[in-house]
Amino acid sequence: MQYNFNEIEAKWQKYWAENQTFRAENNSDKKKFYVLDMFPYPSGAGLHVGHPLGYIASDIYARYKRHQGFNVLHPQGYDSFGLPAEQYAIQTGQHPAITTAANIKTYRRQLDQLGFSFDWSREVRTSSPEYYKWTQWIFIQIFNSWYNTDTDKAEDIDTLIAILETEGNANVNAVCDDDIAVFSAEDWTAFSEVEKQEILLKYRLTYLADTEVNWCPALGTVLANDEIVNGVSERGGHPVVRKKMTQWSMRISAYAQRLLDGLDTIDWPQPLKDSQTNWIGRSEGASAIFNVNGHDETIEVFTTRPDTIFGVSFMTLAPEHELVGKITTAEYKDEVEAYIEATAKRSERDRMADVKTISGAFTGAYAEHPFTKEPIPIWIGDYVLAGYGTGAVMSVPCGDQRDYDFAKHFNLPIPNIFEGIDISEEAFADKDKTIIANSDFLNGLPYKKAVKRAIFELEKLGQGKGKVNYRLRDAVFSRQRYWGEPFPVYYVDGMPQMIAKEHLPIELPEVEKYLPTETGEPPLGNADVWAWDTVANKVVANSKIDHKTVFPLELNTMPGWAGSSQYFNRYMDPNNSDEIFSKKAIDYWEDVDLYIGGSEHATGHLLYSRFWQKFMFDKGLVPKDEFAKKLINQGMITGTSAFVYRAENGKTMISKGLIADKNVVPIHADVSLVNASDELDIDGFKKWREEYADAEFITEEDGTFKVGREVEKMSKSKFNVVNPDAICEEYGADSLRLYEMFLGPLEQSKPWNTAGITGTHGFLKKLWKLYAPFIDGSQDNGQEEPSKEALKTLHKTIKKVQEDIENFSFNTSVSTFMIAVNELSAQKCANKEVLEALIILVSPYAPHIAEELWSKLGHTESIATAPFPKFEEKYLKESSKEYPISFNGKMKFTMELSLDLSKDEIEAAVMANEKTQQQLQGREPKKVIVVPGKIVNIVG
Ligand code: ANZ
Repeated sequence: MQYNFNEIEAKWQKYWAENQTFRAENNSDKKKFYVLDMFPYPSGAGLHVGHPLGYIASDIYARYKRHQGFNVLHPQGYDSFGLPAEQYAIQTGQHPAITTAANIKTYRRQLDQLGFSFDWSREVRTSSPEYYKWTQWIFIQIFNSWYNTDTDKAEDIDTLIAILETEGNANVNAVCDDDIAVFSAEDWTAFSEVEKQEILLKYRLTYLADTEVNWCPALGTVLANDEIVNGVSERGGHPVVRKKMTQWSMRISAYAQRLLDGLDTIDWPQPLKDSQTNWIGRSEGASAIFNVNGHDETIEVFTTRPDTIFGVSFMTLAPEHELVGKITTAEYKDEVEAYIEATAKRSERDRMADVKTISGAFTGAYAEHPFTKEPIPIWIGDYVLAGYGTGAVMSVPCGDQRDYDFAKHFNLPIPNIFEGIDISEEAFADKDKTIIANSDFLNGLPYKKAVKRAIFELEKLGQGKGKVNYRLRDAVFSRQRYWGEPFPVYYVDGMPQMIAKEHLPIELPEVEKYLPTETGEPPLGNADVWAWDTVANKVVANSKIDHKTVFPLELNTMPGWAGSSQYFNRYMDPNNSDEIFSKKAIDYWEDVDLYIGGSEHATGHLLYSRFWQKFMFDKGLVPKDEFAKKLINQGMITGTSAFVYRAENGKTMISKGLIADKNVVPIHADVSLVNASDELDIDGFKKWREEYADAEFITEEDGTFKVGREVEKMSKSKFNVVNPDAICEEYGADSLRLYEMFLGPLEQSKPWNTAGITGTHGFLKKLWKLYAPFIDGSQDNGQEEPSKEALKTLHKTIKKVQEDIENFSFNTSVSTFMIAVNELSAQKCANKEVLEALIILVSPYAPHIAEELWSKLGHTESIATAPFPKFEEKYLKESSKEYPISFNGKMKFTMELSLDLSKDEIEAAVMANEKTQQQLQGREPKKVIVVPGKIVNIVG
């Protein structure tokens, strides 16, 4: 019988679905193991062969753990809110829910076809109301919490209110806004309800504030820092500007230190930890306070080098700094305003990255040096970022490069406090040695001591203190989009109110248009039925808004990362409609044991999820404060893009061999239009790119048109994608799974080459043939006892495959299987025991063929939970040795003897041998020398 993979794969996929083979139980005596994939955004293009790489690896691991007897949770779902569906809706009027559902269908078909062992009964979709009900619920929990620095955790807002009621806020240590006035318990009681709400907002872990945001006019929305690449939007490459808007923010900064510390407790890739560490950006230094001459104002700066304070020759404020308007003198007003307007157009990334253009303006105002009392000019400059530190710096041109460049540019004094001191990089690297010489109290001190002393002196003056600063900013949580989670929030007197849990979810309203409204409001501003009735407790028509019992609802929606920040916990109990998950479920599953996904989420999803998890932990909702013990980033699969070269300024296309000295522009051609010899299907290309339908093609002498090739990330936009559907059809999912693993180490990036798949496909055919006696039913094959060689092959394979899986070295397992099948075929092995064990080893990698052969071996149950074969060392050991038997040093014959024999037993066996007696011819040997495992020499 032939290896009919199409039929076999369809058969087992159906079997698994019907029998719910991979359903994980929340009640189990078995030990749990949770294997998670980053769930996909269901895009219109479907999966290409690069997407399943991580899913195949995690599936192998999940299946392996089932064979090991674990109760394995291996869920899958969809991160189904997002911009592409919304943009498609804007263009076509098609509701995003419809496109999303259609895309999910394609994804599901493609995932099923690859034979993944997902527990589909736990599927989640972030865009479904049953799911986002809990995203809204978490938002409410965060709103109702504050961060108590004394207990170092999030607490219920009621505990804060209790303190404010009894003693005011003087002794409250919280991570909160920094503009909160000190008030007493009496003040608090006397505040109006709105005033109280305003104050509490400054403490809440999610709050409304006027924030500087990255506004993308083309997309009509705010973007997070990680959604901007090189100053433009990651999606679409549109310009991004800074703008002040009232936005929801999440106080992730409260968790900065814990997010850093937690990295030491999890097994995640070092590069990923490094990028989170840099993103959080902890700096130790000091805050120093400078009085502003002629004003009742002070400027607080953050500096990592308080020891250089005697080198300050000017101060620089960020153009957005709130003091700028107050201190700028009439004389400089026009210049300052013009400058502020010009910089508003530059995104923060540009400002940080740009080292060449120096720009700034003088405010006309002066600050007073804390120690010398000298006047220091106050400038504004956009190299100082509004959102970092205090948005103001003390500028030390002899210590800081940007300050130096600024001083040079504007001809400001550059006092040298390092006169006669070695300030080379090497000298500075040795922090204990560099001597600072610039004042009475710092003279002669090594660097570290000088920093401490400067802080001490500032404190003595009451003008500074030691400070740790983090680069991590609070995360803006509002998006001006339609296709996202609505906030469970309505407004009374401008103050946000939460809707009670029992009325959730608040479902997305219908709108006519998915664009912002004409007055610039977010798309939900187009909805007619978008008001909250506090009596009927439901969403009602806007026309009913009376600000007495019916109030307007929030118009923003939540960002892309909201839905993915707790999905891993929701999978534990996804169909629970009363709670986000039951206590029993979370206590059993606890956390993710293995998480596999892309490294591009390092400072987005993976940081936000850790933040929410820590919050949930503080609230006693989850038992672990890190959600994933181990994480692996799968490498990227690259494609071989094809390029057609177009002559500059024209429509003439030039074959690769002829472009040498010409000015050409490379244009991507779809790889399906190119054959194995890099020749382009010209007609196909003309049809594919309409704008080149009438282009001229200059071919090589032999009449062919050659394209250039280059390895790039596999992506639809580069027209180099390979679709897994066609491969499954031609070679089967098992061949594809094996091949994706065979390509190379999981974590490395590697090029795709479809031609190579014949290798793993050929292997599966050989494997199939090895089971022939069982496939054709003639099971009586006379091999009841496994041969020694077969056992040796089997056990060395068990050992290697087990080690490989545990080290996530899946590529090396594939070659181990190939060797094993070659050896067993050569041995003509047809022993059931050996072949059963072998097919269990193969089953995590190639599950369909494994199920089929398992059933051919006579099993009626799925192979999925068959125990993983046990490796036994003894089969690898040689059990006997062919001893050379020598007489007076000359080898005469050999004897096969067990390696278990003692020296005496060996001697006795040799002496008893007929051939020995022949050699001795009745003589008594003088000596018999036995070296066990090596030789026997008879002397005499
Ligand atoms: C004086 C000084 C002297 C500084 C010197 C450096 C060297 P990190 O390590 O990144 O935390 N700074 C502070 N706030 C800033 C802002 N909002 N925008 C731009 N720069 C800012 O660096 C902290 C240092 O960066 C601070 O120490 C400050 O310059 C500058 F020889 O103060 B320093």
